[in-house]
Amino acid sequence: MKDIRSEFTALSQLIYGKPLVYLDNAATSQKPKSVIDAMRCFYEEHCANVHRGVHRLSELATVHFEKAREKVKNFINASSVQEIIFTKGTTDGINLVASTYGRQNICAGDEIIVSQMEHHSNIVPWQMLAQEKGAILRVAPIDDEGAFLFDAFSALLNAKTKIVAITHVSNALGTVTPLKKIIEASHACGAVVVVDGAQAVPHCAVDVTNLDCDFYAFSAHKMYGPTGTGVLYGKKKWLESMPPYQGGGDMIASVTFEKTTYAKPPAKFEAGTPNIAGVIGLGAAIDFMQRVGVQNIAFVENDLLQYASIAVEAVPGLRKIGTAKHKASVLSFVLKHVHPHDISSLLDRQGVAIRAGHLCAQPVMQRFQVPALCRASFAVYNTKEEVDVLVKALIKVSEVF
Ligand code: 7TS
Repeated sequence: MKDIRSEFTALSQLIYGKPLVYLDNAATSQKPKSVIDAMRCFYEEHCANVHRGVHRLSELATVHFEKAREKVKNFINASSVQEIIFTKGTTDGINLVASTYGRQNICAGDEIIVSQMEHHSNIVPWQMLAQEKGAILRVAPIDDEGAFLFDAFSALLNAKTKIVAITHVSNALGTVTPLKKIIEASHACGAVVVVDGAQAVPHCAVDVTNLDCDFYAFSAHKMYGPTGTGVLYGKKKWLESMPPYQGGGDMIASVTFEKTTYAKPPAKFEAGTPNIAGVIGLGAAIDFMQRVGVQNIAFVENDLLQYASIAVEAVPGLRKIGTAKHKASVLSFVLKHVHPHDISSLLDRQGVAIRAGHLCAQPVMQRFQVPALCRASFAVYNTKEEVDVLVKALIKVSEVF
């Protein structure tokens, strides 16, 4: 995978005179030249608004934009491009479902299940909805390794359960959830399943048809694409029956002051000028991932994760948080007597970028009784040599304290 690194200009820079070791990929990944070029090409050559112009540039912009939708549809194996809504990102996608499907279908006394390892963006929108409607939020627990407790989750399911909102991969623990089983069990009691796929799509093949999920949200910027762009997959039957999210241009069939009728999905959920360059960049990111091979990406990252999980055991006082059997790409830990923010500041001086803090998953911090975590997260361009640099730097930190 050495060749791949040369496609990422950002990786060859020095930080405080040291080669950058970028291990904060779960926050956002670096971008290959092909993604940046695709976006530059849009701005330099065919910049125009989509779906409205009858001139050449607008036609070209629309073709590229809609080609990206087709790429997304094939990438996640949706059955139609009508099921692919472009959003600002995962947060936006989940809020869309809570505000539309949620508002339409949740009543007082209904129950919504989330897991204990959700990112705030898959907790707060449901909490807001529950508060508005008088519904109840239930929490599916995890064990001391950070694994999803399927039986405890099943015990929460009942006739009042209307929505199950669940992550595919935890951003704080790296745990991969048994999604297919969760979806089957949820459907058996009549609940719809909203999947937070932000940390899964960059690392493994996702097939929404095989999963049979109702909604699946993810962000381009964690999968080598640009910021401010994402996707919400939704089953056609739900998208057709849901009310729109925002009102404005492009989402209507006709407008009079007396009555407005709406466009069909996906336009119904894409009011206003979209992030056209971002969507084109997302299409190029999918091309990049398919060129490298999603299976190859998963293989390289799993190998790195295993290597790193063993290597960090050499660091005195280090405790790994999140040791479930089935994991992807994330290694979280704490060091005895050292605050995670101090660790990441010291690592930064060695050129090593990791994330420290509550990782937008405060309930995970509460579950493991830690104020914050350090998190190293891997992408396909990372190497074992970089893991060695991380471990060496951590040993240095533990010696200083
Ligand atoms: N869900 C998960 C599992 C995430 O990891 C993130 C972002 C989001 C949702 C929100 O995605 P956004 O693109 O809408 O912001 N996670 C992180 C992280 O772990 N560090 O920085 C952002």
